[in-house]
Amino acid sequence: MPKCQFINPDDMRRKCSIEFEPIPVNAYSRTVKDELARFSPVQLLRIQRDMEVIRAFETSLNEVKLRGQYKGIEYSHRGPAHLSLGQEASAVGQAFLLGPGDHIYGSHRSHGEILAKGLSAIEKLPDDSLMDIMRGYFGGACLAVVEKDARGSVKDLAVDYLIYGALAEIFGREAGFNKGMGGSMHAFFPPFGIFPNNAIVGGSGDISAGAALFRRVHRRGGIIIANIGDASLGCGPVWEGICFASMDQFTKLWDASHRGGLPIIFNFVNNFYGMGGQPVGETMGFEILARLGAGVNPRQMHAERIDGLNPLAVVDAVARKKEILERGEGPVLLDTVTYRFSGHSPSDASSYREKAEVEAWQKVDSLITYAAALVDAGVCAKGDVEAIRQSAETIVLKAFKKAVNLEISPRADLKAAGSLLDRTMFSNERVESPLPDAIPEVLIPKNENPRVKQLATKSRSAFDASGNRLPKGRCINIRDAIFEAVLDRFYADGALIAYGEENRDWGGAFGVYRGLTESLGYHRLFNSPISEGAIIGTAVGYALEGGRALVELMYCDFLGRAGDEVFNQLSKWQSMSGGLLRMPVVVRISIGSKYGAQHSQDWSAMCAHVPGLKVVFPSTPYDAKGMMYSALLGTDPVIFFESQRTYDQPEEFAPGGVPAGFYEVPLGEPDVKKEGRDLTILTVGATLYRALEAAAILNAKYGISAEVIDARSIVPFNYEKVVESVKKTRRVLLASDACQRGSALETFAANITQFAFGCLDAPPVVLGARNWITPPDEIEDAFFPYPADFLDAVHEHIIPLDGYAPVRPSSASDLMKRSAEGL
Ligand SMILES: Cc1ncc(C[n+]2csc(CCOP(=O)(O)OP(=O)(O)O)c2C)c(N)n1
Ligand SMILES: [Mg+2]
Repeated sequence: MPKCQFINPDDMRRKCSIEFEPIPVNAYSRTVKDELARFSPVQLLRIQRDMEVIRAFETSLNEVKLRGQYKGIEYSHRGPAHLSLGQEASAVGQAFLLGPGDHIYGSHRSHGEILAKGLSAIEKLPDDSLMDIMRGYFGGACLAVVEKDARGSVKDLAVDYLIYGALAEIFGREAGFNKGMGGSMHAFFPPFGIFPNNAIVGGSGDISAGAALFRRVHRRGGIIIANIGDASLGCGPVWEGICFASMDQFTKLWDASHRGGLPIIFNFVNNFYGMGGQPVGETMGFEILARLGAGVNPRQMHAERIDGLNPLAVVDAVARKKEILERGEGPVLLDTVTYRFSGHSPSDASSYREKAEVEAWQKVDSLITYAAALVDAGVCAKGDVEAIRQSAETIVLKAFKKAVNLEISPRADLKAAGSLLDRTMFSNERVESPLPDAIPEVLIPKNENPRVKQLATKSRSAFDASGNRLPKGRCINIRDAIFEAVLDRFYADGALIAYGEENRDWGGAFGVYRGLTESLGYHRLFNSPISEGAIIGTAVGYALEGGRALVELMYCDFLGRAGDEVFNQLSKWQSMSGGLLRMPVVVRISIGSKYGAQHSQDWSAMCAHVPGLKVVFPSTPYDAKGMMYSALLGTDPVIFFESQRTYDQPEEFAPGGVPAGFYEVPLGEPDVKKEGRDLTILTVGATLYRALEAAAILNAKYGISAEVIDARSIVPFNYEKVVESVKKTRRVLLASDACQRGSALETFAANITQFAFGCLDAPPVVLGARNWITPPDEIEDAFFPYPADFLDAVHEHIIPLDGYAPVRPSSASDLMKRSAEGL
């Protein structure tokens, strides 16, 4: 396995030019008659059937949104309906040859893709598998509704099931595919290979690259298709996903058994519009979308434009691209031309386009042109097509009647304690490996790892046997402790992979991973592109497919680049799936220090604000190691904050120091680091050590005994110990390095007030960083809370300290004045 590429200056400086190959545009030219050599008449008719089902399904929704009724059945649908009327052939052609193990990820306009993929899977799955799926999925709740008036064969039943499950989901019913928690734009059904559809347009771009990564890492067959709208091609996640999937290392550095490009088609469903904007001629500059494959890699992503109005052209393209992916030459880009007849949503009056244009495309409507071609080729008679259409409408109407009926299809009761959302915000499971059969592939025995050997010579405590403090360099510190837990899990969990910027030979920007490279091949530990969005987004996709990922953002400030992936994707899919999915992803985020405004921000509160994320911030080696174990054994997304101030910190609190072996520190449990009587100080993160200094001064100079509690976690958070402490001390000061306004401390303070109001002698006081940008290191003591600020806060707001003169203005009126100025 090569370690890296040798960059030869002679090669890099040689004069030459880059040549591009022609990109095929609408090259398919076979007729239905020609295709009779490849496909049976039954198969060719099935394409028409599937398109008719989608047309009837979307028509029912269009009618309901526009007229409040479908075929005389009244219904008011409050949610969205982004319809794909006109786009049927592109969806059906794509799904036609895919197996259930090929997965599609899509966007807000995905009803057609869901139905096409589902109908294709039903065709391919044996009856007993279909029954097992329907019986097993959420305890058979959806099956129970459709089975009552089952018609004909198991496949007929499965078609009813698919249509009802999708419609019930769109109408927010508990028997829907995602218990009504996803709705129209997010509906999906994994057993048929239909994976999350994303209302954040382009959101599937990097998630699906992560799904393809899973296939490569675990040598699984099958392909991934990312369905993305043409107007979303400019989105960050799409580009980051494309670049991630095109990394050279897959073909140049990964070992032979894992080598090969990612098996993914980035399929652009090109209907020539965003909501109203036109990518061609207005919001983009590519002219022909397929062009954009050209510069991505020397293979130009095998890009081509295909006629998505001809289902057979799409079938043909997907078959050819699948072969390319199976040869390990992915990723692939398809520009699938189509057109939506309906508005962006039914309420859209199409003011941005001409009626004549819509009519011109309606003249080449696939349902008409393909049907005519079938008749022309002698596959069927005109009447057969009409019968197919009527049958599709009948099936949809039957499902529609059930889905709108509240007695047959009730909604989840979210008001009761222990409701569906109470149960699904977190899965809270403890799983050794999400892939119990995956062998943890390592390069050397653990005890031969050079860092393991080096750590064996270090003290596991900050103190020697006589209680004397040892030099820091001789002790296990936080970065060592995290390394130990991570390494251990790599030897135990074959599903686990880790990546991020400079994660391999560099050892992670702050050396936490130093030594991991020696134990792990590229497929388990690799450098990612500088693509914070894709780092998180691909981890989401990797986890959705069944893996467990440990990913890293170098500085908390870079979280902004991964905002959507952390706040909308990582956090939401467990509950949007109705509790079906698990999201075992641990995101290590280092909070910087000394590097000023864009490298030293503590955004722990921002993450804590987002439902669906566990947020922890250990500050001692013992806690960091034990909490990393817990995080890596869980099934929920964990944002694991680390402070660069404390990476060198040895263990001062745990008797016996940091255990060499396995132990868990539960997430959500604060820990008393120093007992006291008169004041509780609750800290988050590295502020702990400044709080302890302040506590020592308070004791020595003012006789105040402070109890110091390290929150360790922000979400979840068990208040019991804190409330118990406050009941004893009757006062509480809360401190962290996050800007005070809107911080987690404010939430803690409000809750403590509520939970222990009767016991308080003073209001809980919050001491955060100033509501400023972080100034450079040399002057940052004016920004972060230092011991003097603790004393100021105690003196001004909790207990006046005899003879104390505040270091800076922090009285109530000072704080009010600052607030009025937005500071
Ligand atoms: C990140 C994000 N930005 C904007 C929107 C609002 N929005 C919804 S659909 C849409 C147009 C998307 O166009 P395209 O990707 O071509 O898909 P199409 O609607 O044509 O299927 C926009 C701007 C969104 N949902 N997500
Ligand atoms: Mg579009």
